Amino acid sequence: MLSVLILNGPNLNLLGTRQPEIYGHTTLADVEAMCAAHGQAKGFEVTCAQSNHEGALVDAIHAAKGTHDGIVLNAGAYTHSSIALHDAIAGTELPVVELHLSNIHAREAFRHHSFIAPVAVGMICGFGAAGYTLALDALLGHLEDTS
Ligand code: CA2
Repeated sequence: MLSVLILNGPNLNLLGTRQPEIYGHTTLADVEAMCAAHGQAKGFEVTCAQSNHEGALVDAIHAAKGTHDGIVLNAGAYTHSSIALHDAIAGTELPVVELHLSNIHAREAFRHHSFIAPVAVGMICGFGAAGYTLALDALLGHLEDTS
């Protein structure tokens, strides 16, 4: 059975509690339950993790190698700053789908650049919490195409 890691970065533990006009009303627990249900319905394993710490996210990406077949990654603000996350993805060579709740290209200029994008299979952004299941389907399609 294919196994996917859903990895969320800094401040995403606050989802659904503040700034609902940007990030919606869905909580991180809701997102994780939605992803688990999606995996169950489609026959793949889903594991969820969140950290506010860059190094812990690097560790989670390293640990995913050999444990999971791919990652759906919302790196939060580290998307726009972290060469360490870029290098971790490049180093593990695991397929990563980059995910953002908001359309980062319709927001401030500092959110337009992603250090994840060059090492990701692709990116989904702007569809709110529904983006997680879209990203899962995109990753599953990629894994099926490349296996
Ligand atoms: O749109 C996304 O998913 C982001 O990755 C979210 C990050 C932001 O820095 C990226 O540019 C785009 C911020 C996550 C913060 O999430 C919060 C949720 C609720 C309340 C406060 C923060």
